[in-house]
Amino acid sequence: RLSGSIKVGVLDVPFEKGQDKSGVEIGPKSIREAGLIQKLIECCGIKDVKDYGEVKYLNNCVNAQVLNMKHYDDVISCSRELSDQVEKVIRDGRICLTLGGDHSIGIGTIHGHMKAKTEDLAVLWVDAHADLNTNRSSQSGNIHGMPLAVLAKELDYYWPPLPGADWLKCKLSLRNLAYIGLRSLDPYEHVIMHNLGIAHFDMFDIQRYGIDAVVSAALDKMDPDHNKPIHVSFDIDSLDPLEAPSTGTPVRGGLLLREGIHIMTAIYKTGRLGALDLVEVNPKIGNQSDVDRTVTAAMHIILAAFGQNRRLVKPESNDLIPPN
Ligand code: HAR
Ligand code: MN
Ligand code: MN
Ligand code: MN
Repeated sequence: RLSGSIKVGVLDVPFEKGQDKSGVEIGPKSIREAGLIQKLIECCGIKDVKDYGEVKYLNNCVNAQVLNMKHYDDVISCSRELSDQVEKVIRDGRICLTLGGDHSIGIGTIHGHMKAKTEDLAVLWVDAHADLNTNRSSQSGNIHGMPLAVLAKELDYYWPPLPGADWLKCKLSLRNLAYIGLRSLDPYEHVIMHNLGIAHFDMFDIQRYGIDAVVSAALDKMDPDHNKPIHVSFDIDSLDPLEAPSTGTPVRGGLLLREGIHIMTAIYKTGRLGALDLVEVNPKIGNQSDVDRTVTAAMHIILAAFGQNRRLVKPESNDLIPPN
């Protein structure tokens, strides 16, 4: 497969209301300004990149509230609009690259992907956190810790009625989900994960088996026949804070950038990537050097997913003649 034949659509979601810290809404701008679109063309050889711009939403359920869900009305309104936008990008025959924003945007991106293709999607969630809380298990009330529980078919029963969410029809089976990079879970999240048998690979697994074996195992678990479209939701806090310090909830002992790149290269090679989210880059956290390091890490992750080749290839014989 050549990445030249891939078509990409880029969407920005400057949304921060799924958590408490200001700055994550300018994540998309910082990644763009580091040359995203030009690099997709030059480093990945993609000929067709379409810019869909920013997702703008109207809060159309202003009075809606749910216990222990902060800014519920904004999150649900934004998710609805985002779901439609992602659906459109994918129906245009493109892989949808969504730049966040906090991780609550995973509700809209995965839902839109399911609407465009099939409910039977494989989802790889690369994160230090499981983002599997319901409003009752969450200790923070921040919805960026809840997107997978909102989407999960198997957890439908655990939610109170969600006002303004009648559009949220597609549901994800947790059998189609795999996690890589976990190291900070709330107690209930780990219980749910084990009770429902959700595939998860933590930092111990990565150290023990190596990242190559872990990605293969994750792909086997979430997509045993290797035929489903793949959605990757990449939280930049999956990387170690030494690699990506500018994020709202850093947890030490994380993935090396090298390992993140390896995950994405393996996904690219499947030829089945349908959508990628890159979330939780917060340029207001840390100094300029921290921000630059975080943004370049995000860039490497994205470019690997779209086929940037990092292998040393045998030089052409002409290249072997030293210059004068
Ligand atoms: N589990 C915690 C909560 O629900 C922390 C949430 C995670 N923060 C993120 N998402 N960046 O991965 O509040
Ligand atoms: Mn997350
Ligand atoms: Mn996280
Ligand atoms: Mn476990």
